[in-house]
Amino acid sequence: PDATTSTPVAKVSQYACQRRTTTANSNKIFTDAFEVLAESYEFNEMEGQSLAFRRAASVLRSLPSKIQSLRDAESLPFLGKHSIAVIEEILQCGFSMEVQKILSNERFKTLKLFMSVFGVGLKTAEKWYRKGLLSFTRGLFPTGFLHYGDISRAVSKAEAQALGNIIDETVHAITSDALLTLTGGFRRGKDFGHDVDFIVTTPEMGKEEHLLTAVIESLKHQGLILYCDYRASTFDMSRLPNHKFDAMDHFAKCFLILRLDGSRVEGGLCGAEGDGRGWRAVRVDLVSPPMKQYAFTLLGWTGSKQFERDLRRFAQKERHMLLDNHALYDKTKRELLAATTEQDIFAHLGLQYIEPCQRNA
Ligand code: TTP
Ligand code: MN
Ligand code: MN
Ligand code: MN
Repeated sequence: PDATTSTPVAKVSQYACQRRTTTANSNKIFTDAFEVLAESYEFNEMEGQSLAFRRAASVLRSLPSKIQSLRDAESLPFLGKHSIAVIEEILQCGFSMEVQKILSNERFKTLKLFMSVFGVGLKTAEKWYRKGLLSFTRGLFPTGFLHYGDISRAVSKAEAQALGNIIDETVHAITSDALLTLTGGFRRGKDFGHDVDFIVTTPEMGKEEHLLTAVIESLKHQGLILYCDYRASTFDMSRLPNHKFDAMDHFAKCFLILRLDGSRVEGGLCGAEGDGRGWRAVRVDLVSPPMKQYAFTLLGWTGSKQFERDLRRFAQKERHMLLDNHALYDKTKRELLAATTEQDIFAHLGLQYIEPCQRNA
């Protein structure tokens, strides 16, 4: 190669599923600012602007190095006037005035605090804020407020591992051929998470939901369940995939708060030693798809959310296909495309395979 010609800069795709994004974010100073703006727009129900900043943040997360000048940013997809102006301000003074203003805004701060409670979304947070509440009042809050301190604290990799061991023992005591897979942020290689996500299923068709309820029963008997929100399956094979990202999937699942004993965790519990309890509460999600849908569920639950959004957008816009956590449908051929692995799904979509640790879009 000729040393005098500069290496061509690879064009950054507008789709996160065509980018490789590890947890090493060289542009955190910009992406943190963009996420605040996205959230603020979300709180004001300006979904378009919110998504624009989430997309811009996702593009910056995929870059191998930090943006040094406006010229580095101008040709990138989804970086419009507003986000460029924010970058310019941060490059010049190290922070964005607009973001600082949002962060000190009372409504923003209060909604964020309320929404940090498990099970509380924008609607409930708004309702409380309109009632004049500015902070938590004892006795007013629902289930999520139980163990609030614990579950608002990050879960470590060692804690996720320990929970994996406990659930693995539980599942295999029920059926020896059960399959347990760690998914979500920890599968993407994150060091910390807000919860731990698992898929649990069995090759015996139609037995997966029974397996999940048996697992819950067993965890209860072991005294490990502090809270359980179980959702029965509403899965219907005859329905076409729903590419809309916010549509929930229809498999049997449960949102749990589990009790994790420090003695089970290598190196001990994360930051909770001070109160001398020796245990902490952790949020755990379990989902049980039929084995036939396993690959789609694994791809869907591994995330990140931005990666999932763009997989579906790519499938629809570029391939005329519908993808969700259950299936992939080819609208041209009018048929469902089967898959037993994530690789199969990427291949159906004509995409290069992206490793889970490269999906931190
Ligand atoms: P989360 O656990 O919310 O997010 P995360 O694991 O990426 O990050 P964190 O460390 O903060 O926990 O969701 C994981 C993935 O599961 C996400 O891509 C969305 C997906 N998901 C579904 O597809 N259907 C569902 O019903 C739920 C609850 C999640
Ligand atoms: Mn998670
Ligand atoms: Mn999350
Ligand atoms: Mn989760």
